[in-house]
Amino acid sequence: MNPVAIDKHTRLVKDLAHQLGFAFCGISKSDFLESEAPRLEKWLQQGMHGQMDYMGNHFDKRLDPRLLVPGSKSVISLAYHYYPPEPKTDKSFHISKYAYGEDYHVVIKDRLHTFIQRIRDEIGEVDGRAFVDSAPLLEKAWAAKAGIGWVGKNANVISKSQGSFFFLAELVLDLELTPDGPVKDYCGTCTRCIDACPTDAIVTPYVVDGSKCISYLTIELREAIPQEFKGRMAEWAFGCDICQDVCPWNRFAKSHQEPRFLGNESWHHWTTSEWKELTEETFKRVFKGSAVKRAKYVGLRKNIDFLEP
Ligand code: B12
Ligand code: SF4
Ligand code: SF4
Repeated sequence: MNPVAIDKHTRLVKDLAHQLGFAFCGISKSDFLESEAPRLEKWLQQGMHGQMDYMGNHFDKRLDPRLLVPGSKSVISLAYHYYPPEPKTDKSFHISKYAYGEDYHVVIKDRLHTFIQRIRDEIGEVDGRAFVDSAPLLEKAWAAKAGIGWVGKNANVISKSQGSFFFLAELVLDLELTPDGPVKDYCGTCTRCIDACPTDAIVTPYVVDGSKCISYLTIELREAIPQEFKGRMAEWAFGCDICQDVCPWNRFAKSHQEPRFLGNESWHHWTTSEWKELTEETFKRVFKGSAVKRAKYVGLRKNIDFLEP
C-alpha cells in the first residue's frame, strides 16, 4: 500500500481511539514477539502460573498474533482508564479498583466492536479481531512495544503521564499502519512495589510469581488459599492494588469517565463484621453485574473467611 494511505489510516485509527475514550493508542507490526519467548517459557517452567492452566496453552499463538488472526498486519494496543473518581478510603476489607463497576471485559468489548465498525465505515473492508484480557496475547508486551508505557518492576504497564490504572485491549487487523516505538523504563532505582508486596510475589524486578499474588489467590484459585498466606493478605478480599498504589507514577493516575465502571458503592462503608456476615442475597444485590460477580458468592466467601477479622 502507498505510504500516504498508510499514514492517513494511522491518523484515522488514532483519532477514532481518542473519540471512543481510549487514553492511549499505540501501533506495532503483527509479528513474532521474539524477546518474550524465553521469558514466557521460564515463567511457565517455574510454575508461576499456578493453577491458571490456560496460561500454558497456545504457547506459539501467545507469541505470534498472525497465528491468532491469520493475515493480520497490525496490532493496535489501547488503554482504558479505571481509576475510580472516589476510591474507597474506609478501613476493613478491600476490592481492587478495577472491579468496582461493571465487568470491563463486557464494557471494553462493546467499545472495540464499535471501533472496528467505525474503521470499516471510513476505510472499507477490514478484517480482524478485538481482544481484551482473555485471549492468548501478551497484552503488556504489545503495549510496551507500541510505547503506551514501560513494563514496570511490578509487571504492570506504566505511563509516565498517567500511571498504570488502565486496562489494555487490542485490535489485530489486516490493515497496514505506521508502527510506534517503545518508551524508556522510568523505574530507576525505585523498589517500592517489591518492598510493599505482602506475599513477596514480585520475586525479582519485573517478574511476578502469579501463584503467590493476592490477585491470583482471591480470583483465580478455586481451591482453599494455602495456609502460608494466612495473615499476609493485607485485607484484600478480591484482587490487590498494593504494588500500584505505592508506585510514585500513580500520583498521575487519571480517573475514568466511564459511568459503567461506577457500580454500587454501598460496600465501601461496610465494617469487617459486615463483610464477615455477607449473605448470598446481599452479594447478589450489591455486586449485580459487577466484575466481583465472576468470583460468585462461594468464591468471595472463601476469601472473606480466610481474612483476619
Ligand atoms: C495471567 C494474568 C495475571 C496473573 C499473573 C500476573 C502476571 N504478572 O502475569 C495474575 C492473576 C496474578 C494477575 C494479576 C493482576 N493483573 Co493480570 N493478567 C494476566 C494476563 C491474562 C496474562 C499476563 C501474562 O501473560 N503473564 C505471563 C507472564 C510471563 O507475563 P508478564 O508478567 O507480563 O511477564 C513479563 C515480564 O515479567 C517481562 N520481564 C521479565 N523479565 C524482565 C526483565 C526486564 C528487564 C524487563 C523489561 C521485562 C521483563 O517479560 C515477561 C514476558 O512478557 C493479562 C492479560 C493478557 N492476555 O495479557 C492480565 C493483565 C496483565 N492483568 C492486568 C491487571 C490489571 C492485573 C492486576 C492489577 C489486577 C488486580 N488489581 O488484582 C494484578 C496485578 C498483578 C501484578 N503485579 O502483575 C492488566 C494489566 C494492565 C496494565 N496496566 O499493565 C492485564 C493486561 C489485563 C488487561 N487486559 O488489562 N494477572
Ligand atoms: S498485586 Fe498485590 S500480591 Fe500481587 S504482586 Fe502486586 S502487591 Fe504483590
Ligand atoms: S513502584 Fe517503583 S519500581 Fe515499582 S513499578 Fe513503580 S516506579 Fe517501578
